[in-house]
Amino acid sequence: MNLKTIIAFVFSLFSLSAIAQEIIWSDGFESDETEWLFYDNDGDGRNWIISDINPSNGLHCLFGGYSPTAEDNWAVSPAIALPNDGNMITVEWQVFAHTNYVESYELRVTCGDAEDLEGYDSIFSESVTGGYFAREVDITAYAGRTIRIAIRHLSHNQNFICIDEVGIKHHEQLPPQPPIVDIVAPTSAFAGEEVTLTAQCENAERFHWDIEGATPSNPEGRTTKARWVNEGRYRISLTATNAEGGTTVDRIISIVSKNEAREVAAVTESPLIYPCPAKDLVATDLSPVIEMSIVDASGRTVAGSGCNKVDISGLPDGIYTAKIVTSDGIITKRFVKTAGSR
Ligand SMILES: [Ca+2]
Ligand SMILES: [Ca+2]
Repeated sequence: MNLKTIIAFVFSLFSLSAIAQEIIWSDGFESDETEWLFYDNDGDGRNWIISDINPSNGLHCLFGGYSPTAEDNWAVSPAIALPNDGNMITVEWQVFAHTNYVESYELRVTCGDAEDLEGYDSIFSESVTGGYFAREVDITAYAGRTIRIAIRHLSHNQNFICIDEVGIKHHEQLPPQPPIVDIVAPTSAFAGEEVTLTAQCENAERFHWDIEGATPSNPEGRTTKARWVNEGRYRISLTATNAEGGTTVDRIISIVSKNEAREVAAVTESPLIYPCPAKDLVATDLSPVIEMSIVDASGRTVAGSGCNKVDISGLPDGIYTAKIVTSDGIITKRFVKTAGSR
């Protein structure tokens, strides 16, 4: 398995379901008294050291290098007890090599004596060049064991290599949850107008739409369409289900007559939207207002209220449309929101 395959394998496991990650052991080589053990297996008197040359984080890292001969130097971590609960465990680290040189190293794991260098399993090796890189490898095979991790420097270009931020991570698979669901739908529409309703949900297997006053075009779909013939306020109900249960959410849609809206538009020269530009609140003089909603440039309803003013303080600056529903119809009016206005 080459490096790309290993990393792809690790991340494909992450994406299966919700995962809580917990660091169960880590070392950034910042302590005055390191618990790592060092073995100069080639016997040339040169070995890994804790150095202030080029850490990825903090002031120190594990540093190996500048040797005229090929190295075989081992830095061995303290003993670390791994949990055994069926969840994935990984080891991660940062590695650096100079842009103009290639350095080689291996990661090895032992469940035995630190000094028995023959007793380690090789779990990862690479030749590295050109900066710092983050690495992560699955070591779930050692779950429930007490292990030591060895970083073995096999010098290649007789340059240097740095290792920092070595950690062991436990990836706890969270128990499955019933769906978390929301309905994306307009708050108002004309009688006879086709309206698109969409379920916003990531963990559902099935959907069911229950719509008052209209028949959904696709009652079991993630997206459905509906058309209301008569004016009024109607309940839209969506149930999303997975193996863990079902979640139902409701929305109310106001349906008004298009003819009446045209008449209102004709008699009302322009609905007064103030202030312009708006900052925290936008309001209208139209009265009485059943509902006022604010629609952004992409057509999404981003704010609303059941009266003649809407709080827009949380919205980014931009051009919005106020959609005002009165008993006489729907009026729309564009306005500008800027943080500098009052
Ligand atoms: Ca460090
Ligand atoms: Ca050596």
